[in-house]
Amino acid sequence: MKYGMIATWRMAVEGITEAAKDLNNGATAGDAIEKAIKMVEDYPLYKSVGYGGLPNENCEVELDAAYMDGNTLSIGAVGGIRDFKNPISIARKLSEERFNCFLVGTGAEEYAHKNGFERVNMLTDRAKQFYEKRRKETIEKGLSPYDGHDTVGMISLDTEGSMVAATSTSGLFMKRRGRVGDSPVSGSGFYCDSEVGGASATGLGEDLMKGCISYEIVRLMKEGMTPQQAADTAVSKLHDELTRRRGKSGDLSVVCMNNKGEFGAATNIAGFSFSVVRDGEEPQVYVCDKQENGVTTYEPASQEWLDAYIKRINSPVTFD
Ligand code: SD4
Repeated sequence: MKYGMIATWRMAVEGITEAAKDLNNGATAGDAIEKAIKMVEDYPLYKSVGYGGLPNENCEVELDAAYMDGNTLSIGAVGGIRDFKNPISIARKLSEERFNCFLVGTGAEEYAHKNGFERVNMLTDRAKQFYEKRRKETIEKGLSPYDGHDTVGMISLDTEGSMVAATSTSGLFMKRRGRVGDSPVSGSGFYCDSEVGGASATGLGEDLMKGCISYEIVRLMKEGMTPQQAADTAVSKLHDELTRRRGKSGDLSVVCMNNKGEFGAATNIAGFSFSVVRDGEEPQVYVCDKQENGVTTYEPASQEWLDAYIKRINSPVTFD
């Protein structure tokens, strides 16, 4: 396998499709992943990442992102950053810093401003409508404000064998101001080592962090497991531990790829989708079933599923 990319959710497929063309022309894993994630961040209808991301309980969009170079193990990350267009690019820039490479809040914003990153109001009218709708439902029906949210997490492998992992998210919808999830936290939302492979997670950050799940997957691959075995083992162990000790586990979904381009995915929820592209293969979206007896099964998304997805993300926000 010469190159490959894997990412959480269907929303990443356009980005990895474009970035794979660059990988095919010799682009680095870092340039490819930044391009692919920027495409997700910039698309206003993806309501969990970048522009159009869903706000916190004060109706402010606070974004988390991270970038990890699997050759040098350099990490850059931002937490709770407001009003900057591409958090992934800021995280990548921070990965060049020896010190102060993980910045949050106003410190992250000052850094981004000083380094010439573009300031943009990231709250869209549509995201505001979702906020109003959810606030109403939460008050009237007692729903959890946190249900239903996606993060983009990605791994890329280039023709030189270099690997990068990256994430970008608006975190949990209606989160507390200042809340930072797993996505910018090394070992939890992402981890990458070009000598082994990379992993990334999506789901309930508070629970994903309890198992440092991305690091665990890379560690298991290093011990000799296939990516699929490593993903399934890490998810089932954490799910079982949390259930045993706390009575329940939040959503845990992961993707991973090793440095041969072999990939794996695992989840404890039904309907987790992920996107993969590898050289010589067409980009593909897969949809998973909930893991059973420690095994996750998935199959290529049907045309019907893909059409329903497009319809859903384009449909107007309605209030009952
Ligand atoms: C977080 N893991 O901030 C993110 C949210 C997410 O699917 O991925 N939801 O906790």
